[in-house]
Amino acid sequence: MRLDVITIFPEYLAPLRLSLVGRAADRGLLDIRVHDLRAWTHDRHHTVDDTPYGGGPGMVMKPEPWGEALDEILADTPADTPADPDADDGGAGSRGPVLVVPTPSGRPFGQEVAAELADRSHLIFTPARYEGIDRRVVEEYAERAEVRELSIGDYVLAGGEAPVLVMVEAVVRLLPGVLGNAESHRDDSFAAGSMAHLLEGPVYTKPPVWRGREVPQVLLGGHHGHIARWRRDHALRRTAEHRPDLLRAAPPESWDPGDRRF
Ligand code: 6GU
Repeated sequence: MRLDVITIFPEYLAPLRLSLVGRAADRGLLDIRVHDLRAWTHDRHHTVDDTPYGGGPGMVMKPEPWGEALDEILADTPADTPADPDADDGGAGSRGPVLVVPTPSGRPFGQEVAAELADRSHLIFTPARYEGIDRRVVEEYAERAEVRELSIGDYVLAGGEAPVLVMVEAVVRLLPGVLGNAESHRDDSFAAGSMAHLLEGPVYTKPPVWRGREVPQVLLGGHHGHIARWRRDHALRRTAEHRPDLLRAAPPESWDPGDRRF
């Protein structure tokens, strides 16, 4: 997967070199390119913002540097990967670059969107500062690429760089070969499947007693059926306490006959 990020704070994206994402890049599973938007300015002060038409507080990012940056990066998008006969895309194969525009006024970014993005071969992120980017940029590139305006939650951040770190990590851990064990995201909170509407319950490791606190006996017993039941009960209890909205939204087929109501 190719990832481009265009930002006025390239250093903010340094964590992409670390940990899971950095390791995936080192292993050749990812080609990450972070670009300084100011490289596409032409004035002495490398100006990227100006006052908003119509008045109001703050500044708006000028369209020209974004336009030049995106033209250059879109001209250099990798050739599409061959069509995957098992892909859920009618055999069309991968479908060109996706322009991801982080904004608090975007659609919600969640596990399902992460999985959709993980299925594509080229993502271009355009994190903005100030009051956002001149609207004409999204209009222009919506005609040439798939544009997704996405928000990571109902709060306002100073810029889109932290959301890019969040979205990239959520997407990259879904790529084949990135996690050690192919099973390791099957039971994730929010993953599709029987646990889709449940938060993950508590986990334990050695020692069996720590400061007088014991690991629940069932987890030490090796009875896989009992362990699965215990885990699901605790996931249900935790979801009822922290996210009752998820339980209310659960479709009937996601309920197990053994499920208790918490
Ligand atoms: Cl994507 N950007 C900003 N600036 N604030 C946010 C956000 C994005 N998502 C939630 N808050």
